[in-house]
Amino acid sequence: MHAWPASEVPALPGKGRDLRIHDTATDGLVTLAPGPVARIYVCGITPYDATHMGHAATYNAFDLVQRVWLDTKRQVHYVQNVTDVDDPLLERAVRDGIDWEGLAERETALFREDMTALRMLPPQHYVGAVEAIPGIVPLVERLRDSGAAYELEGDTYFSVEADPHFGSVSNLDAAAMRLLSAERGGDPDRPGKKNPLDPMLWMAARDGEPSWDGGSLGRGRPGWHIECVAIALDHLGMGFDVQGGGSDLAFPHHEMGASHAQALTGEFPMAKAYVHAGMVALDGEKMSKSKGNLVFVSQLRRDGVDPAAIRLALLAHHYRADWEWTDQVLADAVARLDRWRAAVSRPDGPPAEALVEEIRAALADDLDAPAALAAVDRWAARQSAEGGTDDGAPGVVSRAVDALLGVAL
Ligand code: 5CA
Ligand code: ZN
Repeated sequence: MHAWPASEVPALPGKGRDLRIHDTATDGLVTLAPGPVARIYVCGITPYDATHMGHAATYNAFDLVQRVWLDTKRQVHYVQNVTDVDDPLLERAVRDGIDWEGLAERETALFREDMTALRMLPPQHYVGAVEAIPGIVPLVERLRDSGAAYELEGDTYFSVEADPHFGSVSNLDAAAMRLLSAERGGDPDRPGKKNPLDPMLWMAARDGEPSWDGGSLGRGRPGWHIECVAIALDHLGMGFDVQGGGSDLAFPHHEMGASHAQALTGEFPMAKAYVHAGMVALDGEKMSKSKGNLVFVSQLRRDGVDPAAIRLALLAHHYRADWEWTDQVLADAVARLDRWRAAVSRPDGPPAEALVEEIRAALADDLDAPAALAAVDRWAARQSAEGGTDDGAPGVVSRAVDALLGVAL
Protein backbone atom coordinates (compact mmCIF):
# COMPACT_ATOMS: atom_id res chain seq x y z
CA MET A 1 0.00 0.00 0.00
CA HIS A 2 1.21 3.53 -0.57
CA ALA A 3 1.34 6.02 2.30
CA TRP A 4 0.93 9.79 1.89
CA PRO A 5 3.30 12.60 0.89
CA ALA A 6 5.82 13.86 3.42
CA SER A 7 5.94 17.49 4.42
CA GLU A 8 9.42 19.00 4.71
CA VAL A 9 10.98 18.98 8.17
CA PRO A 10 13.28 22.02 8.42
CA ALA A 11 16.65 21.42 10.06
CA LEU A 12 17.16 23.54 13.17
CA PRO A 13 20.37 25.05 14.50
CA GLY A 14 22.01 22.94 17.22
CA LYS A 15 20.80 19.49 18.14
CA GLY A 16 17.77 18.08 19.93
CA ARG A 17 17.69 16.01 23.11
CA ASP A 18 17.13 12.33 23.64
CA LEU A 19 13.53 11.42 24.30
CA ARG A 20 12.39 10.31 27.74
CA ILE A 21 9.00 8.69 27.45
CA HIS A 22 6.51 6.67 29.46
CA ASP A 23 6.68 2.93 28.85
CA THR A 24 3.52 1.03 29.77
CA ALA A 25 5.41 -2.24 30.35
CA THR A 26 7.57 -0.84 33.13
CA ASP A 27 5.09 1.91 34.04
CA GLY A 28 7.92 4.39 34.19
CA LEU A 29 9.85 6.90 32.14
CA VAL A 30 12.62 5.48 29.98
CA THR A 31 15.24 7.43 28.07
CA LEU A 32 15.33 5.89 24.63
CA ALA A 33 18.70 5.42 23.00
CA PRO A 34 17.97 4.46 19.41
CA GLY A 35 20.77 3.80 16.95
CA PRO A 36 21.37 6.10 13.98
CA VAL A 37 18.11 4.75 12.58
CA ALA A 38 15.31 4.81 15.16
CA ARG A 39 12.62 2.17 14.58
CA ILE A 40 8.94 2.70 15.35
CA TYR A 41 5.76 0.75 14.68
CA VAL A 42 2.45 2.54 15.13
CA CYS A 43 -0.79 0.60 14.91
CA GLY A 44 -2.89 1.92 12.04
CA ILE A 45 -6.60 2.32 11.52
CA THR A 46 -9.30 -0.20 10.84
CA PRO A 47 -10.75 1.65 7.85
CA TYR A 48 -14.50 1.41 8.27
CA ASP A 49 -15.14 5.05 9.12
CA ALA A 50 -13.37 8.38 8.79
CA THR A 51 -10.48 9.61 10.97
CA HIS A 52 -11.85 11.13 14.17
CA MET A 53 -10.12 13.41 16.66
CA GLY A 54 -9.16 10.43 18.85
CA HIS A 55 -7.23 8.80 16.01
CA ALA A 56 -5.68 12.13 15.09
CA ALA A 57 -4.55 12.72 18.70
CA THR A 58 -2.89 9.30 18.86
CA TYR A 59 -1.09 9.76 15.52
CA ASN A 60 -0.04 13.23 16.62
CA ALA A 61 1.74 11.73 19.66
CA PHE A 62 3.81 9.38 17.53
CA ASP A 63 4.51 12.08 14.99
CA LEU A 64 6.10 14.07 17.84
CA VAL A 65 8.25 11.07 18.78
CA GLN A 66 9.65 11.09 15.26
CA ARG A 67 10.18 14.84 15.18
CA VAL A 68 12.21 14.64 18.39
CA TRP A 69 14.32 11.84 16.90
CA LEU A 70 14.82 13.72 13.62
CA ASP A 71 15.96 16.74 15.60
CA THR A 72 18.68 14.55 17.17
CA LYS A 73 19.87 14.00 13.57
CA ARG A 74 18.73 10.40 13.51
CA GLN A 75 16.85 8.82 10.68
CA VAL A 76 13.51 7.23 11.47
CA HIS A 77 12.25 3.95 10.13
CA TYR A 78 8.50 4.08 10.58
CA VAL A 79 6.02 1.29 9.87
CA GLN A 80 2.25 1.45 10.13
CA ASN A 81 -0.43 -1.09 9.24
CA VAL A 82 -3.99 -0.85 7.98
CA THR A 83 -6.34 -3.49 9.38
CA ASP A 84 -8.15 -3.80 6.07
CA VAL A 85 -9.91 -7.02 6.94
CA ASP A 86 -11.43 -7.63 10.39
CA ASP A 87 -14.83 -8.20 11.99
CA PRO A 88 -15.84 -4.54 12.49
CA LEU A 89 -15.03 -3.68 8.87
CA LEU A 90 -16.97 -6.65 7.51
CA GLU A 91 -19.91 -5.92 9.84
CA ARG A 92 -20.06 -2.27 8.72
CA ALA A 93 -19.98 -3.30 5.05
CA VAL A 94 -22.89 -5.69 5.63
CA ARG A 95 -24.83 -3.07 7.62
CA ASP A 96 -24.43 -0.50 4.85
CA GLY A 97 -24.90 -2.99 2.00
CA ILE A 98 -21.55 -2.11 0.44
CA ASP A 99 -18.50 -4.00 -0.66
CA TRP A 100 -15.95 -4.37 2.20
CA GLU A 101 -12.96 -3.79 -0.09
CA GLY A 102 -14.46 -0.58 -1.45
CA LEU A 103 -15.20 0.61 2.08
CA ALA A 104 -11.62 -0.08 3.22
CA GLU A 105 -10.15 1.64 0.17
CA ARG A 106 -12.35 4.69 0.54
CA GLU A 107 -11.67 5.20 4.24
CA THR A 108 -7.94 4.54 3.86
CA ALA A 109 -7.80 7.17 1.09
CA LEU A 110 -9.54 9.65 3.38
CA PHE A 111 -7.15 8.82 6.23
CA ARG A 112 -4.20 9.58 3.92
CA GLU A 113 -5.73 12.95 3.06
CA ASP A 114 -6.32 13.76 6.72
CA MET A 115 -2.78 12.77 7.68
CA THR A 116 -1.37 14.88 4.83
CA ALA A 117 -3.45 17.89 5.85
CA LEU A 118 -2.32 17.53 9.47
CA ARG A 119 1.33 17.24 8.36
CA MET A 120 1.82 13.86 10.00
CA LEU A 121 5.02 12.25 8.74
CA PRO A 122 4.24 9.21 6.59
CA PRO A 123 5.53 5.71 7.35
CA GLN A 124 8.11 4.25 4.96
CA HIS A 125 6.09 1.05 4.94
CA TYR A 126 2.32 1.29 5.02
CA VAL A 127 1.08 -2.27 4.97
CA GLY A 128 -2.42 -3.71 4.77
CA ALA A 129 -3.45 -6.87 6.61
CA VAL A 130 -4.57 -8.43 3.33
CA GLU A 131 -1.23 -7.88 1.62
CA ALA A 132 0.55 -9.25 4.73
CA ILE A 133 -1.29 -12.61 4.61
CA PRO A 134 1.50 -14.47 2.73
CA GLY A 135 3.85 -13.50 5.58
CA ILE A 136 1.32 -14.25 8.34
CA VAL A 137 0.52 -17.84 7.35
CA PRO A 138 4.04 -19.25 7.87
CA LEU A 139 4.28 -17.53 11.27
CA VAL A 140 1.04 -19.15 12.42
CA GLU A 141 2.23 -22.51 11.09
CA ARG A 142 5.47 -22.10 13.03
CA LEU A 143 3.60 -21.26 16.22
CA ARG A 144 1.40 -24.32 15.76
CA ASP A 145 4.34 -26.62 14.96
CA SER A 146 6.20 -25.46 18.07
CA GLY A 147 3.18 -26.10 20.31
CA ALA A 148 2.40 -22.42 20.96
CA ALA A 149 -0.83 -22.64 18.96
CA TYR A 150 -3.64 -25.17 18.68
CA GLU A 151 -6.66 -25.88 16.53
CA LEU A 152 -10.24 -25.52 17.65
CA GLU A 153 -12.98 -26.46 15.16
CA GLY A 154 -10.80 -25.39 12.26
CA ASP A 155 -9.69 -22.08 13.82
CA THR A 156 -6.15 -21.65 15.14
CA TYR A 157 -5.57 -20.13 18.58
CA PHE A 158 -2.45 -18.86 20.30
CA SER A 159 -1.81 -20.35 23.71
CA VAL A 160 -0.91 -17.53 26.11
CA GLU A 161 0.73 -20.13 28.35
CA ALA A 162 3.46 -20.50 25.71
CA ASP A 163 4.89 -17.14 26.75
CA PRO A 164 6.59 -16.90 30.15
CA HIS A 165 6.38 -13.09 29.90
CA PHE A 166 2.64 -13.01 29.22
CA GLY A 167 1.09 -10.08 31.07
CA SER A 168 4.21 -7.96 31.23
CA VAL A 169 3.13 -5.29 28.73
CA SER A 170 -0.17 -4.32 30.35
CA ASN A 171 0.50 -5.67 33.87
CA LEU A 172 -3.20 -6.40 34.41
CA ASP A 173 -4.66 -9.11 36.61
CA ALA A 174 -6.56 -12.05 35.14
CA ALA A 175 -10.02 -10.60 35.84
CA ALA A 176 -9.24 -7.30 34.14
CA MET A 177 -7.75 -9.12 31.17
CA ARG A 178 -10.81 -11.27 30.79
CA LEU A 179 -13.11 -8.26 30.81
CA LEU A 180 -11.04 -6.36 28.26
CA SER A 181 -10.64 -9.42 26.06
CA ALA A 182 -14.44 -9.67 25.75
CA GLU A 183 -14.73 -5.93 25.03
CA ARG A 184 -11.92 -5.71 22.51
CA GLY A 185 -12.35 -8.43 19.93
CA GLY A 186 -11.56 -11.56 22.00
CA ASP A 187 -13.86 -14.51 22.70
CA PRO A 188 -13.12 -15.58 26.31
CA ASP A 189 -16.38 -17.50 26.59
CA ARG A 190 -15.86 -19.80 23.62
CA PRO A 191 -15.89 -23.40 24.89
CA GLY A 192 -12.86 -25.58 24.21
CA LYS A 193 -10.14 -22.94 24.55
CA LYS A 194 -7.14 -23.84 26.69
CA ASN A 195 -7.20 -20.42 28.33
CA PRO A 196 -10.14 -18.02 27.92
CA LEU A 197 -7.71 -15.26 26.94
CA ASP A 198 -6.14 -17.19 24.03
CA PRO A 199 -6.53 -15.04 20.91
CA MET A 200 -7.29 -16.24 17.41
CA LEU A 201 -4.34 -16.42 15.02
CA TRP A 202 -6.17 -17.71 11.98
CA MET A 203 -9.92 -17.88 11.52
CA ALA A 204 -11.21 -20.62 9.23
CA ALA A 205 -13.33 -19.34 6.31
CA ARG A 206 -16.91 -18.42 7.25
CA ASP A 207 -19.83 -18.43 4.82
CA GLY A 208 -20.24 -15.09 3.09
CA GLU A 209 -16.90 -13.74 4.37
CA PRO A 210 -13.69 -13.24 2.41
CA SER A 211 -11.00 -15.87 2.86
CA TRP A 212 -7.47 -16.57 1.64
CA ASP A 213 -5.28 -19.60 1.12
CA GLY A 214 -3.76 -20.46 4.49
CA GLY A 215 -1.54 -23.37 3.44
CA SER A 216 -1.78 -26.10 6.06
CA LEU A 217 -4.11 -23.86 8.13
CA GLY A 218 -6.84 -24.11 5.49
CA ARG A 219 -8.64 -21.17 3.92
CA GLY A 220 -9.38 -18.31 6.26
CA ARG A 221 -8.25 -14.89 7.43
CA PRO A 222 -5.72 -13.63 9.95
CA GLY A 223 -6.31 -12.68 13.57
CA TRP A 224 -5.68 -9.09 14.59
CA HIS A 225 -2.56 -9.33 16.76
CA ILE A 226 -0.52 -11.57 14.46
CA GLU A 227 -1.13 -9.05 11.69
CA CYS A 228 0.90 -6.36 13.47
CA VAL A 229 3.58 -8.83 14.60
CA ALA A 230 4.11 -10.13 11.05
CA ILE A 231 4.34 -6.62 9.62
CA ALA A 232 6.59 -5.32 12.42
CA LEU A 233 9.00 -8.26 12.30
CA ASP A 234 9.12 -8.17 8.52
CA HIS A 235 10.01 -4.49 8.30
CA LEU A 236 11.68 -3.70 11.64
CA GLY A 237 12.81 -6.96 13.23
CA MET A 238 12.81 -7.65 17.00
CA GLY A 239 13.79 -5.10 19.60
CA PHE A 240 12.61 -1.99 17.77
CA ASP A 241 12.41 1.22 19.74
CA VAL A 242 8.71 2.01 20.14
CA GLN A 243 5.40 0.32 19.53
CA GLY A 244 2.64 2.87 19.72
CA GLY A 245 -1.10 3.17 19.83
CA GLY A 246 -3.94 4.43 21.98
CA SER A 247 -4.25 3.15 25.55
CA ASP A 248 -7.04 0.80 24.44
CA LEU A 249 -4.38 -1.20 22.56
CA ALA A 250 -2.23 -2.04 25.60
CA PHE A 251 -4.46 -5.04 26.26
CA PRO A 252 -5.08 -7.29 24.49
CA HIS A 253 -3.45 -6.07 21.29
CA HIS A 254 0.09 -5.15 22.34
CA GLU A 255 0.21 -7.77 25.07
CA MET A 256 -0.71 -10.53 22.63
CA GLY A 257 1.62 -9.15 19.97
CA ALA A 258 4.54 -9.24 22.42
CA SER A 259 3.62 -12.83 23.29
CA HIS A 260 3.39 -13.96 19.67
CA ALA A 261 6.79 -12.43 18.97
CA GLN A 262 8.35 -13.99 22.07
CA ALA A 263 7.02 -17.43 21.12
CA LEU A 264 8.28 -17.00 17.56
CA THR A 265 11.76 -15.69 18.27
CA GLY A 266 12.51 -16.59 21.89
CA GLU A 267 13.30 -12.91 22.41
CA PHE A 268 11.64 -10.35 24.63
CA PRO A 269 10.53 -7.62 24.38
CA MET A 270 9.48 -6.99 20.80
CA ALA A 271 9.54 -3.23 21.43
CA LYS A 272 11.88 -1.45 23.84
CA ALA A 273 9.05 0.85 24.86
CA TYR A 274 5.29 0.41 24.65
CA VAL A 275 3.86 3.87 24.38
CA HIS A 276 0.16 4.63 24.73
CA ALA A 277 -1.84 7.77 24.10
CA GLY A 278 -4.86 8.74 26.18
CA MET A 279 -8.42 8.53 24.93
CA VAL A 280 -10.28 11.48 23.46
CA ALA A 281 -13.91 11.69 24.47
CA LEU A 282 -16.96 13.48 23.15
CA ASP A 283 -19.96 14.19 25.37
CA GLY A 284 -18.41 12.28 28.24
CA GLU A 285 -17.67 9.05 26.37
CA LYS A 286 -14.64 7.73 24.50
CA MET A 287 -14.93 8.74 20.86
CA SER A 288 -15.39 5.50 18.97
CA LYS A 289 -16.55 4.30 15.62
CA SER A 290 -18.72 1.68 17.28
CA LYS A 291 -20.53 4.25 19.46
CA GLY A 292 -20.71 6.85 16.71
CA ASN A 293 -19.96 9.89 18.93
CA LEU A 294 -17.45 11.33 16.52
CA VAL A 295 -15.87 14.53 15.29
CA PHE A 296 -14.12 13.84 12.00
CA VAL A 297 -10.97 15.55 10.80
CA SER A 298 -12.41 15.56 7.27
CA GLN A 299 -15.65 17.23 8.42
CA LEU A 300 -13.74 20.02 10.14
CA ARG A 301 -11.66 20.47 6.98
CA ARG A 302 -14.85 20.65 4.91
CA ASP A 303 -16.15 23.25 7.34
CA GLY A 304 -13.10 25.35 6.47
CA VAL A 305 -11.13 24.81 9.68
CA ASP A 306 -7.40 25.28 9.08
CA PRO A 307 -5.66 21.90 9.64
CA ALA A 308 -2.94 23.77 11.56
CA ALA A 309 -5.62 24.78 14.09
CA ILE A 310 -6.76 21.15 14.39
CA ARG A 311 -3.17 20.19 15.06
CA LEU A 312 -2.82 22.90 17.71
CA ALA A 313 -6.00 21.64 19.38
CA LEU A 314 -4.40 18.20 19.67
CA LEU A 315 -1.08 19.60 20.87
CA ALA A 316 -2.81 21.54 23.66
CA HIS A 317 -3.34 18.23 25.51
CA HIS A 318 -0.68 15.98 26.95
CA TYR A 319 -0.63 12.79 24.90
CA ARG A 320 -1.10 10.59 27.96
CA ALA A 321 -4.12 12.44 29.28
CA ASP A 322 -7.69 11.43 28.53
CA TRP A 323 -9.47 14.55 27.38
CA GLU A 324 -12.70 15.80 25.95
CA TRP A 325 -13.16 17.38 22.52
CA THR A 326 -15.31 20.52 22.69
CA ASP A 327 -16.00 23.50 20.45
CA GLN A 328 -14.01 25.59 22.94
CA VAL A 329 -10.90 23.43 22.40
CA LEU A 330 -11.07 24.25 18.71
CA ALA A 331 -11.87 27.95 19.27
CA ASP A 332 -8.82 28.27 21.56
CA ALA A 333 -6.62 26.63 18.94
CA VAL A 334 -7.88 28.94 16.18
CA ALA A 335 -7.16 31.97 18.38
CA ARG A 336 -3.68 30.66 19.23
CA LEU A 337 -2.89 30.07 15.56
CA ASP A 338 -3.89 33.66 14.77
CA ARG A 339 -1.66 35.02 17.55
CA TRP A 340 1.30 32.92 16.45
CA ARG A 341 0.87 33.84 12.78
CA ALA A 342 0.72 37.53 13.62
CA ALA A 343 3.84 37.17 15.76
CA VAL A 344 5.95 35.54 13.03
CA SER A 345 4.75 37.86 10.27
CA ARG A 346 7.25 40.57 11.20
CA PRO A 347 10.90 40.50 10.06
CA ASP A 348 12.31 40.84 13.57
CA GLY A 349 11.34 40.05 17.13
CA PRO A 350 12.53 38.91 20.55
CA PRO A 351 15.47 36.44 20.52
CA ALA A 352 14.36 32.93 19.56
CA GLU A 353 17.28 30.66 20.54
CA ALA A 354 16.06 30.11 24.11
CA LEU A 355 12.58 29.35 22.81
CA VAL A 356 13.89 26.63 20.50
CA GLU A 357 15.64 25.04 23.49
CA GLU A 358 12.47 25.29 25.58
CA ILE A 359 10.43 23.50 22.91
CA ARG A 360 13.12 20.83 22.64
CA ALA A 361 13.26 20.35 26.40
CA ALA A 362 9.46 20.14 26.72
CA LEU A 363 9.09 17.52 24.00
CA ALA A 364 12.05 15.44 25.20
CA ASP A 365 10.32 15.30 28.59
CA ASP A 366 7.62 12.71 27.79
CA LEU A 367 6.31 14.77 24.86
CA ASP A 368 5.07 17.68 26.93
CA ALA A 369 3.45 19.51 24.02
CA PRO A 370 1.34 21.79 26.26
CA ALA A 371 4.57 23.11 27.82
CA ALA A 372 5.99 23.67 24.33
CA LEU A 373 2.87 25.64 23.33
CA ALA A 374 3.11 27.71 26.50
CA ALA A 375 6.71 28.63 25.62
CA VAL A 376 5.69 29.77 22.12
CA ASP A 377 2.76 31.68 23.66
CA ARG A 378 5.19 33.60 25.88
CA TRP A 379 7.39 34.51 22.91
CA ALA A 380 4.36 35.58 20.87
CA ALA A 381 3.04 37.69 23.75
CA ARG A 382 6.40 39.43 24.06
CA GLN A 383 6.47 40.04 20.33
CA SER A 384 3.05 41.62 20.41
CA ALA A 385 3.69 43.66 23.56
CA GLU A 386 7.18 45.00 22.93
CA GLY A 387 8.52 43.49 19.70
CA GLY A 388 12.26 42.94 19.43
CA THR A 389 15.26 43.67 17.31
CA ASP A 390 16.57 40.21 16.46
CA ASP A 391 16.65 39.95 12.70
CA GLY A 392 15.19 36.67 11.53
CA ALA A 393 13.90 35.56 14.95
CA PRO A 394 10.35 35.07 13.62
CA GLY A 395 11.76 32.80 10.90
CA VAL A 396 13.58 30.72 13.49
CA VAL A 397 10.34 30.39 15.47
CA SER A 398 8.30 29.32 12.43
CA ARG A 399 10.90 26.75 11.46
CA ALA A 400 11.02 25.36 15.01
CA VAL A 401 7.22 25.19 15.27
CA ASP A 402 7.12 23.46 11.89
CA ALA A 403 9.97 21.00 12.56
CA LEU A 404 9.10 20.08 16.14
CA LEU A 405 5.33 20.49 16.31
CA GLY A 406 4.28 19.92 12.70
CA VAL A 407 2.45 23.26 12.55
CA ALA A 408 2.97 25.43 9.45
CA LEU A 409 2.65 29.10 10.35
N1 5CA B 1 -6.33 -1.33 13.46
C1 5CA B 1 -6.23 -1.35 14.89
C2 5CA B 1 -4.81 -1.26 15.38
S1 5CA B 1 -3.77 -2.48 14.67
C3 5CA B 1 -7.06 -0.23 15.52
O1 5CA B 1 -7.10 -0.15 16.73
N2 5CA B 1 -7.68 0.61 14.67
S2 5CA B 1 -8.61 1.81 15.16
O2 5CA B 1 -9.03 2.45 13.92
O3 5CA B 1 -9.63 1.34 16.00
O4 5CA B 1 -7.73 2.80 15.97
C4 5CA B 1 -6.60 3.42 15.41
C5 5CA B 1 -5.77 4.08 16.51
O5 5CA B 1 -6.53 5.14 17.10
C6 5CA B 1 -5.40 3.13 17.65
O6 5CA B 1 -4.10 3.42 18.10
C7 5CA B 1 -6.41 3.47 18.73
O7 5CA B 1 -5.90 3.20 20.03
C8 5CA B 1 -6.57 4.96 18.52
N3 5CA B 1 -7.87 5.47 19.01
C9 5CA B 1 -9.10 4.98 18.74
N4 5CA B 1 -10.06 5.69 19.39
C10 5CA B 1 -9.39 6.66 20.09
C11 5CA B 1 -9.81 7.74 20.95
N5 5CA B 1 -11.09 7.96 21.23
N6 5CA B 1 -8.85 8.53 21.49
C12 5CA B 1 -7.53 8.32 21.21
N7 5CA B 1 -7.09 7.34 20.39
C13 5CA B 1 -8.00 6.52 19.84
ZN1 ZN C 1 -1.84 -3.11 15.69
